[in-house]
Amino acid sequence: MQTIHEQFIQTAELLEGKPLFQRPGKPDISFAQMRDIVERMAGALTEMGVTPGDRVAVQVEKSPEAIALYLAVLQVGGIFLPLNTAYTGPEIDYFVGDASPRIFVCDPAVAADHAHRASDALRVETLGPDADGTLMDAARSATPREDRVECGPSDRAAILYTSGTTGRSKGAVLTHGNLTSNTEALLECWRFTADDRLIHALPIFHTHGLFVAANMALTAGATMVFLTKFDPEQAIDLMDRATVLMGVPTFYTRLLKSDRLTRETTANMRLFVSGSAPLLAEDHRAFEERTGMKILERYGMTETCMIASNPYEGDRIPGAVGMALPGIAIRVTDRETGAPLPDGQIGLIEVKGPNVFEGYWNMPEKTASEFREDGFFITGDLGLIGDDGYLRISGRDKDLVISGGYNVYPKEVEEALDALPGVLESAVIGLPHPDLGEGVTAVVVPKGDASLDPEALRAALSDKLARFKQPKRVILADALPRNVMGKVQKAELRRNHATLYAGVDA
Ligand code: MLC
Ligand code: AMP
Repeated sequence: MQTIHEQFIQTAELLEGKPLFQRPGKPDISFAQMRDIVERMAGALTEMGVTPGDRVAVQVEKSPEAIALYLAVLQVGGIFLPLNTAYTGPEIDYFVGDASPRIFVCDPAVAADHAHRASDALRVETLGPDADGTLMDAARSATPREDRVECGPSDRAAILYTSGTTGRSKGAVLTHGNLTSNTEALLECWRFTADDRLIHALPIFHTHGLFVAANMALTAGATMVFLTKFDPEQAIDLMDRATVLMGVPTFYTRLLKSDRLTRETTANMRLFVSGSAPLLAEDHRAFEERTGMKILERYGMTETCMIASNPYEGDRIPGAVGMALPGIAIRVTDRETGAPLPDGQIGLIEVKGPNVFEGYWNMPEKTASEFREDGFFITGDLGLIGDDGYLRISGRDKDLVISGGYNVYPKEVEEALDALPGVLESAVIGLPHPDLGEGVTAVVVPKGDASLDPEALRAALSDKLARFKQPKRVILADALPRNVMGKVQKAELRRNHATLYAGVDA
């Protein structure tokens, strides 16, 4: 097995001057230039005392240098720990406390907010979007490191935090084998090569933007048109020089709103991929009508990287996520008994293969409870395998909202709301949202005769929870519907408020 870093170095040796990154208004960065930045960063990390197994936590704006830092961490045998830039101070406190990284890297603009974290055990460094910051300074003056720490398939490469159903985030530990095997499977399935030019408009702190999109381009030798944010008009402008777009369903909903999305403007593109949340079948069909191309929908998870994909050649079915990727096994089991179900029946989707993570950081019991004895991981998604062999996701067994491709665990938001003065209890649900797929919504019951203001409740969460987790709307109620066991009936709440966001524009 070759790690992603080794594959990148091999590709960079072959392609040298070819652009790896292209950015509007900024100079290109070639594979050779990127290799130099990576090796300098690896030198700087080594001088800073990073040794194999050390965590390097990173909360920075999207930039080529942030990708270089990722590769450099892999090179020195460290564990890369990317964090959503939307996370607030209290959220970062938790991640840093849980993962005890050796280095925390933040944006220079917020360095003062994180200075207090520095100690003998933890260095605080900065990395800005314009190749600025203390880490870049150190990299520029460091001796480039050309050797690498040898890593095998079971060595740890990254920790990605994913919110937990108990309100505590869980750090999914991914190995080099997970990343390499998944990237190789995707390159093959999607016929991705050095001839591709990928529009990369996803954030790079999650699986989709980093372990799918970036890993594929870095190893295949493709060029990334690297955008800090998704703007549908800009994406359409770039399509005549690009071949592939990877996005969350909101990208496609927004593209479809533009009259400029046509056969002509997409003529140079060969592949549109959607994932991280369900793509509306109507968007799938509308996209084909407008462009003559079928979006390729695939299914994945932080803990498992990519699991299933519609075929590159063959039918891409709206509402289906396709077949297991090579080397991966999928089964559907009974929710109560765990027994495998025949095709056509809805149950829990379970997965096994080289893509499946090692476990949750420091949470052996949680890890054990999500794996079967025979090694299958329980995704928490519900679905069925049809007669045609395609997997269809029908719902979730886990209490989870996916807003614009970001996961929000209701429990975490409920705990924050319940701690506010005047709140008796709350229930957080996802309601159909025309732009984000699901809109995070809170139903709040006041304590006694406390008078609560929905907007004030939203404002009170602003420095506690990342923006995407904050409820788009707060509904006040006298009580929450409960069943005889006392369990809050979220399905009833979702039915009662199903049209709350109807007609809401992006
Ligand atoms: C931004 N906002 C969101 C939001 N994104 N609110 C809820 N949900 C989201 N996803 C907030 C902003 O803070 C802002 O708040 C307001 O909404 C409007 O922002 P915007 O300008 O419209 O947002 P934009 O920057 O355009 O972002 C929308 C988006 C983005 C959909 C493009 O969220 C995005 O890139 N999502 C991709 C997430 C992703 O990569 N997921 C992959 C996870 S990996 P205000 O109030 O301050 O204005 C995974 C595994 C797998 O799931 O299978 O891939
Ligand atoms: P995350 O934990 O952020 O990696 O999110 C993973 C979850 O996103 C999965 O468990 C699914 O619920 C959901 N997901 C990913 N891709 C799809 C898809 N194509 N269709 C439906 N849900 C998806």
